[in-house]
Amino acid sequence: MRTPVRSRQLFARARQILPGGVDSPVRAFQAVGGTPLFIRRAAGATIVDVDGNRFIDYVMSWGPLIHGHAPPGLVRAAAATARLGTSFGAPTALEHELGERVRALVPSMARVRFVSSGTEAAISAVRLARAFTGRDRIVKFAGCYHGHGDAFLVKAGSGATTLGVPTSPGVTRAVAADTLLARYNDLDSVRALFDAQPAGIAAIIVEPIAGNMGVVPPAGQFLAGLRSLAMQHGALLIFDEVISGFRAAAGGAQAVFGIAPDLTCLGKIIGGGFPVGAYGGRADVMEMVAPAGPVYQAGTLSGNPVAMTAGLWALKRLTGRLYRDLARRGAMLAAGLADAARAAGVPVQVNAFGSVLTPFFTSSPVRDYDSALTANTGAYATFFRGMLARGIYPPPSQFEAWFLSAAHTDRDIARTIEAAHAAMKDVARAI
Ligand code: HOZ
Repeated sequence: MRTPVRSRQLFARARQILPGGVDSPVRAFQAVGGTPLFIRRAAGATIVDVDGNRFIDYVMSWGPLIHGHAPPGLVRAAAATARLGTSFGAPTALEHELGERVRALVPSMARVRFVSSGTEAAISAVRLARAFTGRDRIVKFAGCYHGHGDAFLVKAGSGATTLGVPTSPGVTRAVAADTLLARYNDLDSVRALFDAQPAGIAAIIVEPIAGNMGVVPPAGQFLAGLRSLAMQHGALLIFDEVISGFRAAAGGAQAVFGIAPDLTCLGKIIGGGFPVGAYGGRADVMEMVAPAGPVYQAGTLSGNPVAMTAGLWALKRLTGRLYRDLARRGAMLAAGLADAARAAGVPVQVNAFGSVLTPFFTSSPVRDYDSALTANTGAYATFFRGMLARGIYPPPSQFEAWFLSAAHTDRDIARTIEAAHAAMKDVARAI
C-alpha cells in the first residue's frame, strides 16, 4: 500500500471545515488509528483511494450496495431519470411503484412512507407509535442503533459506541427517561419493563438481526417473544430493518423468522446507494400519518425520483440465486476468518448471518451488548491496519458489520482470507 499522502492532505483540509474532518463519525478511523482514506472511485467490490491504492471493500457504504459499487445498469437508470429532472416537490409514479414493490417483498408493510434516511424512518415510526397508542415510553435494546434521533442515543451502538459516547450529551433527561433499556436476546429484561409499566409503553423497537454492535443474530424465541409481549401489553413492535431489510432475505429478517411486526423501518438497500429510508406497516396505524391523519411528518426530498429509480433497480434484482451466492460466500469468509484466528492463536468469535458478519476479538460468545464490549478493540485495530496494508478494507470499528455484495467473487474471498492469516499474526505478535 502506498503512503496515503493525498488522503492526509485532504483530511487536514477537511478538518478545517467539517467537524472531525468527516460527515459521519464512523468514517474517521478514530478507533483504528491512521488517516481515513479519501475515496476517488469504486466499481464492483473494489474501491480506489486518492493515492491510487485499491482495496476489496467490506464496508460497501455500510450496507446499501448489495449489487456492488456503481452497477452500470443502475447508473444508467439513475442518469436517465436525472435528465428528466432531479427533484420536483410533487408526486411521481416512481414512489408508488417502489412502494408496491416493497409491499410485495415485505407484506407486513401495507402502507409505506418514503423518507431520506434510516434515522428519519426510525424517528417517524416512534412518533407514530406514540400517537397510535397514546403512550410515551419506548423499549430499546442496549447496543442497537436506530440512527441519531434523541430517543435512540441511549446505550446506542455503531459510531456512538465506537467513539465511547453510547449515551450522547445533548439528549435531555426527559427524552432519556422515556427510553427504557432492555438486553438483546433477553426476554426477561423486556418482561420486567412491561411489569413495571404495564400501560406506559408505546413500542418495542429492535434490530431483528443486530448489526450495530457488530452482528448479533437473535437467539431462540427472542423475536417471537417480543411479538407476543407487545401484543399482550397493547404496544407496537417496530422492526428496524435498515440493515437486515432486503439483505437477510428479500423479505428481510421478518421473512426469515416468520414474525410480522406492526411497523418496519427501512434504509440502505431500498435506495440502491442513494439517500432513502422508509417506514411502513399496518394500514390502521399508517393511516394516521399526515395528510391521511394527524401525525405530522414531511420531507422536501422524500421520494426523490433519482433515488426511487435506483431503489427500483436494486429491488428488482433480488433473486433467490443472489441470496444463495451471498450466503455461500458469507459462510466461506466467516470460516476463513475463524481459521486464520485459530491458526494464529488469537481468540476470535465470528458472528455471521448470510452476507453480514463480524469477527469479535474475544473468547466469549457474543449475544448482547455486554458480551460485544468484551472485545479487544486494540486487537481489532491491529487487525484492521494489517488488512488495509494488504489491500482489504474492513469496517474501521470492531462494532460494525462487514458487508458482502454480489460483486464479491470467490477469488476476492480467498484473497481476503489469505490477508487475514497474515493480519492475525500481526495481532498475535501485538497482544
Ligand atoms: N448504521 C451505519 C453503521 N452502523 C451507519 C453508518 C454511519 O453512521 O455513517
